[in-house]
Amino acid sequence: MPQISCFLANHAPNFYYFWLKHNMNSRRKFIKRSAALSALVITGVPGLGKNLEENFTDQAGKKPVVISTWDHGLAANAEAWKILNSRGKALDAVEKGVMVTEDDFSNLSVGLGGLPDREGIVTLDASIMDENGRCGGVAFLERIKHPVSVARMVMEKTPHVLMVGSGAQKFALENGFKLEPKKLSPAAEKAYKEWLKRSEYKPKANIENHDTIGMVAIDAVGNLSGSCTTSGLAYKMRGRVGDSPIIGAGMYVDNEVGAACATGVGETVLRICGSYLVVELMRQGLSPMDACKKAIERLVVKNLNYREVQVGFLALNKKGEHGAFAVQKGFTYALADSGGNKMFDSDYFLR
Ligand code: SD4
Repeated sequence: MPQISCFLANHAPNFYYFWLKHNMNSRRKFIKRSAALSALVITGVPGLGKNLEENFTDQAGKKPVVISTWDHGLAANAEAWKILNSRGKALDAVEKGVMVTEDDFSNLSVGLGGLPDREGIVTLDASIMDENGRCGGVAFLERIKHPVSVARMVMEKTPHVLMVGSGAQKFALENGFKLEPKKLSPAAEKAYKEWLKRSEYKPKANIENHDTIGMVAIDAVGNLSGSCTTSGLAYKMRGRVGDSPIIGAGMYVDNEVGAACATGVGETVLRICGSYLVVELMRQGLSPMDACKKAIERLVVKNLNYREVQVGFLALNKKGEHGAFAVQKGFTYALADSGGNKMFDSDYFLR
């Protein structure tokens, strides 16, 4: 007898919990079924599934949606939107979107047209992450046009998360990527020659003109993904790697909560695991905007040089709501949803 009462005392709460959960699930299913049934009555049978989904996304007004950093985000979003709008996956959207920026040889901050390191060599960093928590990154990669696609291949074809330097390049070449010529774009070459005259390294807010593209998206079925790609800080030391290829720093996705990405001086973002922090703050209930703001406030506390740097965070939550916040004035981002593809100015800390 004592064993039985002890058993009941220990397990009754569990039985009650399972009973409650089962009942709630049945209740939810019942409500869902009733809603679907009323929709069926209202919309009629032909094309029912389509109507229901469109109604759902229109009501939320937020799915699908894609946001990305800086002015070059507009062109990248346009490509991503084609995929999202035809019910494609967020993962494909964030890869194809930032590839537009990587392709633009006149861009001084992303892809092979970017400004080089101190030795005159362009080295690229990128990362990608999907709704299942799968992720991949490449760092210190030379002469490959689409580092984000190599990052995706690291994610999909290897047991690893991050590959760097000559190993990452070898992996890319073995998987069909082409070795591009070792030359700077005309604009990068001119800027580098100018820089060589003084060889001074002082990263400055926005003046760096060296702006990563980070992109986060939610697709029509509510899955989140993110990507980030950059040639890194201009005239960095050879071998320097920033936040962009580091999962949780330059970009992070948790499909239960939201996604975030970062731009700016990567060292300051690395110190606070910036994108992971933004997602965790959203998990605690903060809006994407408040999460970005809180993360910037943390960054400011943890980086004594915050007045001299620019950093911006972008975030998207599971509902498709977005937010942005930066250290300084001047951070812009692009947002595309069913209402169009537009630029916005981010709010900022230093007023
Ligand atoms: C880096 N975060 O390598 C990148 C650079 C950047 O705006 O975002 N610039 O530190």
